[in-house]
Amino acid sequence: MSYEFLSQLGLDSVVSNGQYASVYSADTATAGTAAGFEVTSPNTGEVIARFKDASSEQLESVTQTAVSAFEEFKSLPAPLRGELVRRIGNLAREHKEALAAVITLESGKIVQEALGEVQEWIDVCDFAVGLSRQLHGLSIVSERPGHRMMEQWLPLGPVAVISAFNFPMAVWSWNAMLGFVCGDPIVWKPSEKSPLAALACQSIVNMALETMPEIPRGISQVVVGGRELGQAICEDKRYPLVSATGSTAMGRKVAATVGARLGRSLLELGGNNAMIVSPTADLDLAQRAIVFSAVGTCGQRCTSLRRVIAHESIVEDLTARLLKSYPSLRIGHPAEQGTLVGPLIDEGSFKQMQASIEAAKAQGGEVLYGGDRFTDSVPEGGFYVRPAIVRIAHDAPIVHEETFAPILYILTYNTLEEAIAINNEVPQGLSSAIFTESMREAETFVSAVGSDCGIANVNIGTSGAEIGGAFGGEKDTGGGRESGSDAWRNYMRRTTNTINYGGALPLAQGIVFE
Ligand code: UN1
Repeated sequence: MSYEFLSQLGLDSVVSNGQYASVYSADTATAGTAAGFEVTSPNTGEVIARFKDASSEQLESVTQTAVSAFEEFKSLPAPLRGELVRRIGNLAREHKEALAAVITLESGKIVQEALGEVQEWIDVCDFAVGLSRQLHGLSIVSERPGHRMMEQWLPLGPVAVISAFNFPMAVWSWNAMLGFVCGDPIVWKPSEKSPLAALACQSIVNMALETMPEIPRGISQVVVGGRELGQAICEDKRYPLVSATGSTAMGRKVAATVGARLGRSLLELGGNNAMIVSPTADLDLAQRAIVFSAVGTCGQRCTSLRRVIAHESIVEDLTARLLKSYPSLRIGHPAEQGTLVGPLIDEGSFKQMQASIEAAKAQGGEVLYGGDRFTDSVPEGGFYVRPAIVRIAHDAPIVHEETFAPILYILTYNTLEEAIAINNEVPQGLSSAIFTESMREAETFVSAVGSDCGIANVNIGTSGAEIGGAFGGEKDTGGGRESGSDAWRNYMRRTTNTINYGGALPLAQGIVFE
């Protein structure tokens, strides 16, 4: 199958014998020898690409390349590394439509959201370029005469990035663009459901590297494969940091494996995000925010809204509004103009959605809308669904699980304390929101006694975070923070330096040793 946007991104040359490269970098595009797999488009169920898993020998050579690239890369001035990222950002701008088309084809995102994802990458480039001149440490006073202390942030080493299908470019870009300015080579293992997106990103990096011969070419590599490949990366001491995005179950394995060798992991795992809608809320705004957060990306964002916690006095009104807007959402092929809800990623995901709906019913839930397969003028091979609205008790066990599909649970509350307790009672802790016109409620929600999530919003939805803030969450979400704010520190090592510029050798804590 050939697509114009794939040739625009240089991916034609990355295919040999009908198979895409298992290892792709500025210098290599090789297919593996191990077992193979097919990538299907969720839009139609058609096979769009064939890959072979990277072999352990290939991974070894990738790791060695990253290690030697680090030796050179770490000594370059950070603003020069920033210049590379600036060029990557400009190329992503130039090829924005083609990159978005890859996301739509492979991950089933509607065009607007796919463009938005590429924009996240572009934005994080701009952010990282600025950072490349601001990787600053502290200067600290010393207790000893003639001494000074300071703190520096230095490049860490090769960073492994393991990413999921639902943000097949943005999540890598948060890690890689910051990693690059921090002086770290990146080895990326994308989801087996979205390896084409990774090859497209690598092509863009290659184009930028082409214009800067002073940058070592081994700083960016993609390795394609499954669980064993991920496991081998996690076990390898030469990756001081593994940044992984995906399910909580996957994150536990990564944390245990990387932790056993005392490496660091940066985890961005499942969410079970809630929105409290207070009696004072602007229901027009709340309704719009709920619809975007709950059905955007067909409910397959880690920040997707899964639980609405509505006050008893407005729950009927709010539910009626949602029941009115849900049927008008255009479900269809994500490349078609006007589509708002594309397909689920695959049949497995559809089955999980069905199982969760059955569990919800068995646990006393009432399906008020949707939840079934949608087959009206959509390609047969895709798993299109009508987003579900389910009224259920807040403590039904299924409500405490993350189902990666558009199921919205409607829960009720009476007092704000109760609503906050419901927000916090699930194991996950990624994103949360409150809709209220009351300053007291809003401030309580974002305070120490409020939401326990990494993201707590007021009068906006749970999804669609900007790159400028630190992104991530607590508890089963894994505790990592990526993207904006001071997340760059994850990609560097801190050194504390005490400098004696006096002529004596006083010891700290007043110790006399003579
Ligand atoms: C994810 O689903 O893994 O806040 C990331 C958002 C996006 C990122 C989601 N900016 O919804």
